[in-house]
Amino acid sequence: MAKKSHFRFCFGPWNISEGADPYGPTTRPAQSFDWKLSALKKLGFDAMMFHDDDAVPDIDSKSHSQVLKEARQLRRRLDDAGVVAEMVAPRLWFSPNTIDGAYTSNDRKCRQYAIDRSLQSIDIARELGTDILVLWLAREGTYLRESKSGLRSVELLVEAFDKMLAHDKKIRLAIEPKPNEPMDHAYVPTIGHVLAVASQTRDPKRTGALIESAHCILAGLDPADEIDFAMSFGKLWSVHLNDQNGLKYDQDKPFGSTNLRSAFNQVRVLMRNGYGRNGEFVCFDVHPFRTTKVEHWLAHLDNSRRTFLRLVEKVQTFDEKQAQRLIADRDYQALDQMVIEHLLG
Ligand code: GLO
Ligand code: MG
Repeated sequence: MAKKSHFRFCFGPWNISEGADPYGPTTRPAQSFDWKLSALKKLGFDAMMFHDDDAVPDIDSKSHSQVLKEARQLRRRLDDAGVVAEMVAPRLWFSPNTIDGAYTSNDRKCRQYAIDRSLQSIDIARELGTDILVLWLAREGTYLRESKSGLRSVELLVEAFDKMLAHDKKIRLAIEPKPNEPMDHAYVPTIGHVLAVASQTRDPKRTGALIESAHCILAGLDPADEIDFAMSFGKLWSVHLNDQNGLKYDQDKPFGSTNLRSAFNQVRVLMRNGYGRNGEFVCFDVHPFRTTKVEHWLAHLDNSRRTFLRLVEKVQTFDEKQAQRLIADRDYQALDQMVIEHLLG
């Protein structure tokens, strides 16, 4: 284990998932929220991420005041457990109102539903004591190009973000780009797109990014480069570290499971750029394999953190001076082998 690490760790209730996939049912029985919270405590994680309906189940059937009451009750449970809420995210991909997208739906009433639900999520975030609203724009895109206007969709996204920024002067929007799945093509597929859209909002300073490793890989990009890019603008407010084996369905594998060198480079840039110094958490958006037995149910979370901390050590012991000498000599062949042997050693 790393001797010194300032990092604090986090996951969401959905990361203790039951194993259903499009071809088969669950393979593990659903567990209660309390069970998941005590699992998080037992593993020694520091924070939990929340969809709005993780925080308040059956949210659409409840009045606004009831929702806030339940959010306050949750806050007390978290305080008692010594766990912090890292963020709240409106789950805008389950409801019949978000079949054709949320903020970019072609139906005005559905767009309004999405905005109302987002503003309510901001109120929940306030109750839970976090200033981060995560926006994974799951269905903001198209199955077929002709069904929506891309230009109009960007306008609608900016309008929606502006309403959120106006609703609460403290809230920060952390947009989580992903290029596809569930859509064929998403309107905000990369960090570059996030920052471009952020620049059009009424408060670009409060509009930033969350990077998920697998989403970068699905976009054919390098997660460490995406992290560097976001951090060079001071815009990386959360990460969902995980892994992904090439261009296929979204796998959410344990961090480092497919490409250890890529994981090393992600940890290296996070450390080099001081990630965590402003209170950012390291979150793992990972799922157990479908084959996982109940008694091994938390291993993917513990393993992701173990790998992360081992890689912190690898970054700390990497011979940066020797790397600089090899770079100065343009001996990238030797630099390549040096990285490989360091990781093997
Ligand atoms: C799916 C996303 C999803 C989000 C989560 C938070 O691909 O990674 O898990 O991170 O819903 O909004
Ligand atoms: Mg994610």
